[in-house]
Amino acid sequence: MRGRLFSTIVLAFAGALAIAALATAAAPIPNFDTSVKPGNEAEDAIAVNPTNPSNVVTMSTLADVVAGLSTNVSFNSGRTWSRRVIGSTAADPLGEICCDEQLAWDRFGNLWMTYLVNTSGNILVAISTDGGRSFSKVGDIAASGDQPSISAGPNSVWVSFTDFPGTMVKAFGAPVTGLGQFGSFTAPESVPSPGNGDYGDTAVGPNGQVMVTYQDRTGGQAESHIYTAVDPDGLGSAGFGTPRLLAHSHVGGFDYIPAQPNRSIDAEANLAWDRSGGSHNGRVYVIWTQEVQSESNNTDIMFQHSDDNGTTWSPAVRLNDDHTTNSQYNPAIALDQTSGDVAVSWYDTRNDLGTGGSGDTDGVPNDDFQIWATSSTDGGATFAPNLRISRGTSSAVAAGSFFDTGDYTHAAFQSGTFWPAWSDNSNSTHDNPDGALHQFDLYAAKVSIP
Ligand SMILES: [Ca+2]
Ligand SMILES: [Ca+2]
Ligand SMILES: [Ca+2]
Ligand SMILES: [Ca+2]
Repeated sequence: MRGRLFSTIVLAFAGALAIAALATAAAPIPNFDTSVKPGNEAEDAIAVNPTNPSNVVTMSTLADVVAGLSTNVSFNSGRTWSRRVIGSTAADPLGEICCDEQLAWDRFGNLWMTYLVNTSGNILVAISTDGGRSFSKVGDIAASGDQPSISAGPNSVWVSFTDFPGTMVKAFGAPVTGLGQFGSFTAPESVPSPGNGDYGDTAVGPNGQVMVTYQDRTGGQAESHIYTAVDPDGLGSAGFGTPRLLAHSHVGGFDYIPAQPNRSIDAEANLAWDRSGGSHNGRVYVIWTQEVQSESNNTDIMFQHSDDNGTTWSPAVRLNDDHTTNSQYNPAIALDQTSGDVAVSWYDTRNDLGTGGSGDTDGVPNDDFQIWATSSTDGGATFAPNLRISRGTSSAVAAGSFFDTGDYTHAAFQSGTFWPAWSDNSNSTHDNPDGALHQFDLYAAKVSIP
C-alpha cells in the first residue's frame, strides 16, 4: 500500500474502522475558489514558484466574453488570492487575449506564459518576474497557431503549437540564464512527417532535449494516433527526429461525452520529464485518454513512461481504479522536480450512476463530475489508490456554456505539494458568485505529501 502523497488512504487501512468513516474523519483536502467571478471560468493553467513554493498562480479562459483571462495570485499557499483580469482589451500590452493559456515556472523564478490573442493567429509568450503580479510580452511568433503549450527546462524555455493550414506541429525555444535573463526565441522548427496534429504538450529534459506530443485526428469522434517527437539537443542545431507512434486512442478530436455535451473532449496527451537528479532522472512520463470502445463514453486515463527519450515506452496502464463504465477525461500530469514524484489529476464521473446521491445532481448517469488524482513515488512502477480531490460535484450541463469545462486542465507539483486545478460549479467553498450548479469558477486544491 503506497500512500505517501495521500495520507488519508494510509489512515483508511490503518485501523478497523470503515474506510468511509475514516475518510470523513481525516482532514479534508483544501479546495480553493481561486477566481470568485461571475460567469464561466473554463480551461485553466496553474503554476507554483520553485523559488517560493507558497506562491501559486492560476489562470482561466473567460468563456462568456470576447477576451481576457482570470488571473489569480497567492503568496500564502492558497489562503488568500489577489484576482484580476488581464488582456481584456486591445489596449492591454499583452494583447486582447482569447484563450489557450498555459504557464511554466522555471528554476530561476521566471513565470512563463503562452497564449493566443483575438487579433492574429500568432503565438504569444509573456514573462512575469514578480511572482505573477505582472506580465510582459516577450514573444510574438508569426503563425496561424492553435493550442500552444510551454515548458521550462534547466536553461531554456520551449513552446510547441499547431500551425494552420496543414496542422503542422512546430516548436521554438529560448535560452534562460537567470531571473529576467533570457535570449531570443528561435524560429519555429517543424516536426517532420507525420508531424501533423494538435492538442498536445511540450516537455524539456535534463539535458535541454525537447519532446512534443500530439494526436493526428483534430476533429470528429473516430480513433486518433498519438505521437511523440524529440529534438535531441534543444537549442542546438539538430531538429526534431521522426515522430514515433505512442498509442491508438478511440478518443477523437471532438469526442462527445455526457459530461462535456457541448465542447466534447480530445485525447489530451500530456508530458512530464524528470530533471530531479534523483533515481529516475531522465525518465519522461506521458498520460492520455482512451475510450474503451469507441463512442461508449467509457473513457480512462492511461499512463506510460520512457527511459530512452521516447524511443521505447512502457506498456500503457490505466490510472483510474474505479469499477464503473463512466468517463475519466482531460487529465493533467505534474512532476515534483525536488523529489521526482509524479501526480496525475483528471475529471471523473465515477460517482454519477444516475441514481441520486452526492455524485449525481440530475438523475442522469455519467454527466456530473468530480476531480480525482493519484501519484507515484517510485517512478511510475506503482500508483497510490485514487483519491477524490474536489469536495463537491459539478456539472457542465448545469453550467449552460458552449465551452463546458474547456479543452484541458492543468496541475502543478512543487516541494511536496500537488496543486490540481479545475472548473467547478459545486460551490463547495460557498463563494462562487453564481451559486451552486450555475456558472463555473476556477478551483484549485492543495494536496500535501507528509
Ligand atoms: Ca471515439
Ligand atoms: Ca472509465
Ligand atoms: Ca448525473
Ligand atoms: Ca465564475
